[in-house]
Amino acid sequence: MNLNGLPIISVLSDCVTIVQKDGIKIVRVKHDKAEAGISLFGGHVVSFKPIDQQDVIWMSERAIFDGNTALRGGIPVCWPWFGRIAAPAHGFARSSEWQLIEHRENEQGVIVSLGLRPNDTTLDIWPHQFDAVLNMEVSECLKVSLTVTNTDSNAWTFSGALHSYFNIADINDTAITGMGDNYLDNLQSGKACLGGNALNFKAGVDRVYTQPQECIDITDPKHQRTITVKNQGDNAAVIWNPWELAINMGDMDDDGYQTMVCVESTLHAPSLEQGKTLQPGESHTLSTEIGIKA
Ligand code: TA6
Repeated sequence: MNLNGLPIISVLSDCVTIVQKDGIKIVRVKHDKAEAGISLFGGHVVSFKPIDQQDVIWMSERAIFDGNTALRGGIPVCWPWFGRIAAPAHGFARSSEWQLIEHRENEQGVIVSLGLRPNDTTLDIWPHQFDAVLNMEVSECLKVSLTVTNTDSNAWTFSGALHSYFNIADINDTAITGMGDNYLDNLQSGKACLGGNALNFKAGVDRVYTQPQECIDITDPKHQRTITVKNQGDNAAVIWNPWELAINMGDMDDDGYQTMVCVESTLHAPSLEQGKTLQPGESHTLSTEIGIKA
């Protein structure tokens, strides 16, 4: 997504500017190593582009920047749950307003930190006290870390994901490796399946890979590159492409599925009760590190 030309709200440093896209404020990062955009709505990365590369992150041409609707594309922050095990789907973090806590820069890159605390809306949906911090390290690689802390006097249980959408030239030529053999197939009601440790696409895919390797590769021959994805604090890698179901999505072109694939750093749980439990004062970090292999 090209953030150049958007109205500037404030200049925070040589590398960091706040720009406005419709109803949303975006932290725009411009550094010698890379450029990026991080929406305060959702704490959502909307672009990442190392210098001399194509966009690494895919944003829908029809994403809605009204400040209410979760953004289609980028890196949605799904928390305090993943999927449709409660409403709203994928939790409230992706449709909440995050605060800019800090930005720092040096010759290696730029770090931007955002925070989210409970408010009336979050407490109505999920009655727990928490502190959530998103750290984005923009350099030749992009590292996104979500650290959640239980600030309540009782334990609570959560799941979640960093639901990254990647920009690829053509889904028909794209291969993914490193996600492991075992998966739960959401297109077959979560059936446990065994596949090869290499995935090519000929139809829609919605799978929860339960034994991913340390590094997942997305090979994109037409862009002459491999995107590498290293996840930590996860228990699964979700891979998703909607294929023809894109027709039913109001915020995605019918053929939008051809140039995107999601590889998600996921803490998967089949229900709200079966996620990861944090006692008062405990924290957990879920992260994804995205790079390019030529
Ligand atoms: O991560 C895959 C998935 O859970 C799919 O089942 C699909 O529905 C997708 O996320 C997008 O969800 P959304 O709520 O953003 O439409």
